Amino acid sequence: MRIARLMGLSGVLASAAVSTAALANDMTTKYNLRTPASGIAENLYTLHNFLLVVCLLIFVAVFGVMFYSIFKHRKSKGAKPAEFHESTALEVAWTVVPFLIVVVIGVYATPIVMAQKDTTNADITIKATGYQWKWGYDYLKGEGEGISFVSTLTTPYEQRLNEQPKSLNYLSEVDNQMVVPVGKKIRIITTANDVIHAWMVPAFGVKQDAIPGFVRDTWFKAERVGTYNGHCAELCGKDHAFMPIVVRVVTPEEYTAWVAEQKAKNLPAAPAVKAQVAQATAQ
Ligand SMILES: [Cu+2]
Repeated sequence: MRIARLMGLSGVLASAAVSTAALANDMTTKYNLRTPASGIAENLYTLHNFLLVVCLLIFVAVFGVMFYSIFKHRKSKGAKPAEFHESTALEVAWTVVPFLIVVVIGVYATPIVMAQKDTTNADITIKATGYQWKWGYDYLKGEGEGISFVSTLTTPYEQRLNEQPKSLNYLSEVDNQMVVPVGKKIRIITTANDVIHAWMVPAFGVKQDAIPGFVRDTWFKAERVGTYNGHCAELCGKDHAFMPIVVRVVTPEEYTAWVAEQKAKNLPAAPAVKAQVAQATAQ
C-alpha cells in the first residue's frame, strides 16, 4: 500500500518533469527557466533538464531500494539483519557508480561552460557599467561604436507603493534600452562604478559580475528579434531590485537605422559643446 502510494508520488514527479518541458515555450511561466533566445541558453536549458532527470532517477532508485528493504525485511515478518561488513564488491560499486555519473555530467557540461567563456571574434563589443542603481552602456567596437547612454528604470515610484495600477512591464521598463542586431555575436564587458553588480539576461544564458576596478566579459548571440529583460543579480544596495536590464534585439537593417538615429542625436552636439567650452575658457 505504502509502496503503491510512493510509486504514485514518483509518477507525479515524472509528469511534473514532462509538463515542465511542455511549458518551455511559454514566456509567462513562473516555474521554469526563461525561453532560450540564444544557443548558449538553449544548451543550458537542455543541460538543466538532463540533470533534473539524472537527479530524479537517483532519487527514485535510492528511495525505492530503501523503502523496499524496510517493507520487505521488517521485524514483524521475523527478518534477521544480514551481516555483510567489508564487502569489497559493494564498496567498489558505490564508489565507481557515482564517479561514472559525475564523469558523464562533466563530459556533457564542460564544452557548454567553455563556450560560455569564449568571447573571441565578437561583432560588437559593449561595455556595461553598473551604478547604484542604473546601467551605463558604451558601444566600444563594431557597428554603433561611440554610442553611449545610461539606462534607468522608468516605472513610477507610486506603482511600488500600490498608489497606481502596476504597468505591464512593472520594474522591467527603462528609458534607454540596449539595442543589438539579431544573429550577431555581442561581447559584453562588465565593470562597475561603485559596488559589485551583475549583468544578467536569462533568455541569453548570460550572468556576469560587474566589479569596480575590474573588467569581466561574457557574450551572447540572440537568435530571435524581441525584447528581453533581466535584472542586476548581485545585491548592490537599497535599489538593487530597481535597475533592470532591457535588451531589444532587432534586424540588422533596424540596427543600422537605430545607430544612425543615435549618432544624429548625440554626435552633432559634441562639436557645439566643445566650441562652447573653448569659448568659455578663452574669455
Ligand atoms: Cu546592482
